[in-house]
This record gives sequence, C-alpha cells and structure tokens, in this order.
Amino acid sequence: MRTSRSTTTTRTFRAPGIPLRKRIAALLTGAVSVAALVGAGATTAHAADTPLRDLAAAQGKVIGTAVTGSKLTGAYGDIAGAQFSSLTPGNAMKWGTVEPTQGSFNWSEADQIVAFAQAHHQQVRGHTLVWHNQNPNWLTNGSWTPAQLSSLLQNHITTEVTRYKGKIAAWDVVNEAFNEDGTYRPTLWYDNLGADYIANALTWAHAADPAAKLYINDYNVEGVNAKSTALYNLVKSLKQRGVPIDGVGLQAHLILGQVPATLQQNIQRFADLGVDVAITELDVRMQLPATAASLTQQKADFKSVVGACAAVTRCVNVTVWGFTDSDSWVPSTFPGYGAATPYDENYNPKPAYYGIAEALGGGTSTPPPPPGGACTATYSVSSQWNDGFTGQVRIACSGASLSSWKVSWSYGAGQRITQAWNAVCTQSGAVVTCQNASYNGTVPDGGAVTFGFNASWSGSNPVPTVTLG
Ligand code: G2I
Repeated sequence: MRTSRSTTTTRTFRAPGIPLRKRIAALLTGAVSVAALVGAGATTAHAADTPLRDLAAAQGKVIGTAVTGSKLTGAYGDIAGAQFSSLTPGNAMKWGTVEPTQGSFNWSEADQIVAFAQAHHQQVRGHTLVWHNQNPNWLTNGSWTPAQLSSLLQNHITTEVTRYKGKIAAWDVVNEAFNEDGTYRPTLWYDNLGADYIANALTWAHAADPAAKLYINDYNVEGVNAKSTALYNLVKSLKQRGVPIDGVGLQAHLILGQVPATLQQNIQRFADLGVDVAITELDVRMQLPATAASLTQQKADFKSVVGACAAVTRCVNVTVWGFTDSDSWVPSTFPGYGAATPYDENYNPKPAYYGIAEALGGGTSTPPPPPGGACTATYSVSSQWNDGFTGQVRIACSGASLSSWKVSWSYGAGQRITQAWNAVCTQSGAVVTCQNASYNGTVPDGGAVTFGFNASWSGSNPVPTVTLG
C-alpha cells in the first residue's frame, strides 16, 4: 500500500509530552487528529519541544494540571509526568471522596496521585478542604448543631492535612465562598458558622501543616469585578488579622474569546496584598465542533492567561483543569461545548498547547513533519446536528506516496455511518473501514485525498483514532 517511506530518523522529533518512540509508532499507524491537521504548517523553532514544565521553571513558575488517578498510565501518565510540574487531584481529595461514610476513609486515589507526583518530582496542590459541593451525604443530610459542624470541619481538615503533611505545596483550603455580587454564598458552612468558618479553616490547616501554602480559591474572580473585590477585601482583612492566608486561586474556567481585560491588573492587586496568586483551574470552552478559527482563538486565550501570570512575580502557578479533552468536566456540564483543554482526546497537542509554551518563552512551533516522510489520515467533523453529523478523512502524504489506501477506525459511542462519498465504506459493529474509490487511490508525495461521510450519533460523539493501512 505505501510505496515509499524512509524509516531512518535523521533528527530529533518529539511531539510534546509523548516520547519519541511512541510518537513515531503513532505516525506509522497514521493516527492523527483534528488538531494535528489544524496545527499543520511550516515548522519554525523547536522550542516547544521543551516540556512546559522546563519552560515554566525558566520563568520561575510552576505549570500544573488536574488529574484523575486511575488514568495515570500510558500516554496520559507520560504527558502528565513529562509536561507538568504540579498536579491537582480533580476529585480525589474532596470530602465526599475521602470520607464517603463517616469515620471510614478512602485515600486510595489521593495517595496514588501524591505518589505519582513524588516519583515525577512534581508539586501537589491539595483540592479542596471546605466546599459546598461534593461533600458526603452523611454530612449534608445530617442535622448538626453549629458546635458539632465546627468540630466535624476541624477534624476533617486536621485529618486530611496531617495525612499529607510535607507532601502538599499548597491547599485550596476554602473553595467558592462568594456569590457573583460579592456577598457570601449561603452554604452549610456560612449558614451555620458565619463568615468565620473561613478564618478557622485556615488556622486549622496551618496548625496541621505549617509549611503548606494556604489558598482561597474561586471562579469568576479573574477580572476586577464585584466578586473579586469581595475576595480582595476578605484577603486583606485576613492578613490584617494575622490569619494564615498565603494565596488566592483564580480558577479561570473561561469561555472562548472572553479572557477578562483586567486579568493581569487583578492578579497584581492581590499580589500587592502580600499573597501569592495561582491560576488554578484554567480551561477555555468553545462550541463544538471545534474549527480552525476557534482553536486559533483558544491558543490566544491560553497565551494571554499564562502571559498575565508570567508578568506578575507573585503569580506562581498556572494549572489547567485537565490537560486533555478526554478528561474535562466541560462537555457534561455545558452540552454542546467542549474542546476546552490544551490536548485533544487523542493526546495530540492543540494550538492552545503552543499558546502556553509561547507565553512561557518557548518559540512558536507546530509539530514538525515526521522524519523521512509519511502518509497520515486525519478525521474531522465539519457539522453536527441533534442526531447526525458530517465528517471527513483527509489522507495526506509528505515524503511518501500511496497507490491505494484503506483507513479504519472504531467508534466509541455507537456512531453509525449512513452514507459515504469518494470512498467505499463498510461498518461492522463499531469498526468502520473505508477504501479508495476507483478514481482516487493515488496520493502523490505532497498531495492529499479527502472523502466524506454522514453518520448518526447520540449521547456523545468522540473523535476516533484513525488507522491508515
Ligand atoms: O466544576 C469544575 C470545577 C469548579 N471548581 C472546583 C472544582 O473542584 C470543579 O471540579 C469539578 C470536577 O472536575 C468534576 O469531575 O467538580 C465537579 C463536581 O462539582 C466534578 O464532577 C463530578 C461529577 O459531578 C460526578 O457526577 C462524578 O462522579 O465528577 C465526579 C467524578 O468523576
């Protein structure tokens, strides 16, 4: 099928986060994604081959990602370990996870993430000790006096912080304490204990691990607004009272094209209070399907957020809330939206990855073409409606050529091909196989062939990995 391809590696080629050996294997199977197509173009500097964590370190910054413990193997583990210098457990340290039944603890995922971080010389951001969400049912359904609640909270904080004493660089002690208008959010804690639950939580956490940096974390506080000003006033007053508060976490769950213009100014005003700042949960969601234009805008958005942090000395950490689109909270919470992270579902770096790299001083770079040339197949969805979609696969050769071709993929969510053009497609179970039509088997060196199809979907429509050959 392939009529030519050199297998000689003449220069170092490593896609971000995936070791050379695995990347070449992926290229040989033709497994590339939407983002690889969008990102394709002239290769310039190779600075983005430097892992993000090294770029960040050179700027005196830490770059992190939220992770799911059970996924920390294979490509996911490789990227998490190679690219990031800090991990935040996405769910593993929340009260509902660690103490599902009163007095009976489950630390397994949290322990696993901490062990992984230590093995990869990474910091851990503990998340989170006091929140109104993801608390255990026994706690939220119980009826407690304020004194009992206060003691439950103190025990929880003391137990968890002590368990990981010396292993956590920073704790998100209090999460999402404010309403949008800057008033306190009515929660189990505020309603029963008053605003002092915040100072008490910080004090208890400090007693359990005096070396850990203690943060208050919130969303929609990235720009200067009523909510961030309330947070600012709280931090100022906590500092004045001598309450142990070391940092402010700006979550930064952003919408495409909507990075607040006052982000850097806001980071600076917190820094000027004498606390550190971290961007703790960065993602930039967009309407699906992603397009070349939306991915380019997303690159600019990631670049400007990371750049704002890089510009302020006391902004110490930027953490993305999941590094891959396959591990993001967005699609299930905002139907029709997604693609919010710097890597696609197949672990290929998106333009946003390069936006982060550039903001950290890395050169502009897109993945270089494979050594010796190859042919690759790229799957994309061009339009999608409530129960169907139109997709296409582009087969492109560079330094190689084809006289006939066959591509296959396996649908992960029950999608079914209903019609194809410019190819002969069959589907057996989940597996789709498409071969060239009589007139388009030849793909010359430097050329490309595209075929299209309609298919049905329901529930979700994840992009499959396409194999050429
Ligand atoms: O909602 C996004 C983030 C906002 N800031 C605080 C973060 O802690 C929060 O993280 C998300 C997790 O990424 C989600 O994974 O918090 C959600 C809950 O509020 C998490 O979602 C939960 C689902 O609701 C559960 O159904 C699921 O069992 O994740 C759980 C574990 O997958």
